[in-house]
Amino acid sequence: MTSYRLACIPGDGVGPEVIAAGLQVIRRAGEITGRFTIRTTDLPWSCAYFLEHGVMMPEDGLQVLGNHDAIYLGAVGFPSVPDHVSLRGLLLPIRQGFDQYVNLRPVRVLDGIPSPLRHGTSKTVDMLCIRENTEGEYAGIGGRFKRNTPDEVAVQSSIYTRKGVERIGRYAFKRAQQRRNRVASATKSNALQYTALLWDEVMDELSHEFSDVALTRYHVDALAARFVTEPESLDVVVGSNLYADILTDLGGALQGSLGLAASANLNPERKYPSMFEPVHGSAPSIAGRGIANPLAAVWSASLLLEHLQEREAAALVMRAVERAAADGPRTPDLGGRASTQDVTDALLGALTKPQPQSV
Ligand code: GGG
Repeated sequence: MTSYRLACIPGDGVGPEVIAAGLQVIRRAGEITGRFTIRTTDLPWSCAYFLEHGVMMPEDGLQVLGNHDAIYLGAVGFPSVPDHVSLRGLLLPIRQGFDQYVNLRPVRVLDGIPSPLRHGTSKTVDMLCIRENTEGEYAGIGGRFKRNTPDEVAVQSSIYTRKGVERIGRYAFKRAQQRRNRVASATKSNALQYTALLWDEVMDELSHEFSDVALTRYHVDALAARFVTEPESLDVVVGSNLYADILTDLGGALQGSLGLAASANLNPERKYPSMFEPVHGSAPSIAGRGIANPLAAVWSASLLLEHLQEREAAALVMRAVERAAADGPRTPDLGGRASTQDVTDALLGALTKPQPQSV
C-alpha cells in the first residue's frame, strides 16, 4: 500500500468546500482499489492568510510544497485582496517555480448535462486544451511610470521562448497521438509579428517530427468561433498562457458550467510536484452556502490520480463523475437544488469497482 503526501491549499471562497469533497472521493478510491492512502498537509494560504501575514504564502512556501507528491488546490482570490496580488502571490509562483509548464484542461460535455450549444454533446465537444503555463503574457514583466498623471504609461511584455514553445508544442503533439491525431494551435500572427510568428514557426517545425498528426494554425479569434460552430473538428488545442485561459473558460461554458471544468498544472519531467485545481475561481457570491459544484474539483482529482499513476483509481473517479453528471443530483449552477455534500454522497455511492461480467 502506497502512502501519498498531498499538499492541500483549499484557498478562498468555495475552494475549501470543493477540496473537502475531492479528498473524500480520493480517500474512498484508495480504499476501493486497496492501493493507497493519502496523508494531507493542510495549508491555509489564501486571501485571509494575506490579511493576517501580508503574504499569500510564506517565504519557504515552495520548499514546503516540494516535499509532497502532488498539490491539490481549490480557488484563489477574494474581494478583500486585489486579484493581481492574490494570483501573483500564490498560484503563479507555484506554476512558474515548479516549472509546471503544461496546464491541461479537458473540455468535454458529459452525458446528462445540457450544453448551451444546440449541437453540444459528448460526441461533438471532446477536446483536450493545453495551455502554456509558465511564460507568455503571464511572465509578469513590465512596469508603470508617471503614475496617476495624465502621462501615465504601462508596459507589459509577453515572453515567448523557443524552448518554451517547443516543449508545450511537443507535449500537445504527443497527446494528439493518443487521441484523434489533430492539433489546433492558437496565435494572432497577423497582428503580433514577433511572439506569434515564433510560436507558429516552432509548431510548423514540430509538425514534421509528428507527421501522423495534422496541425492547423488558427488566429485565436477564429478558433474561439470554431469552439462554438464546429467543436467536433477540434481534438487537441494548444495555446499561450492567456489565449488558452480564455478559450477554456469558453470551453467550460460549452460543458454547461464552469463548475465542471478541471485542470492539471503539470511538470511532465516530475522534477517538481504537479498541481491539480478546478478551473473556476472562489465564487464569493455562493461561498459558505454549501452549494458549490464539486465535480470540477473531483474531475481534477481524477487527473491527480492519473499523474500518480493510480490508473484504476483515476478511472473509477472519472466514471463516478460521469455517473453523477448523468443521474444527478445537481447543484444550482446546473439548474438543480442539491448541496455540495449531496453531490459528493452521490459520487461516493457511484465509486464502485466494476463487477466482472459473467459469460
Ligand atoms: N481554481 C484556481 C483559481 O482560483 N483560479 C482562478 C484564476 O483566476 N486563475 C487564474 C489562471 O488560471 O490563470
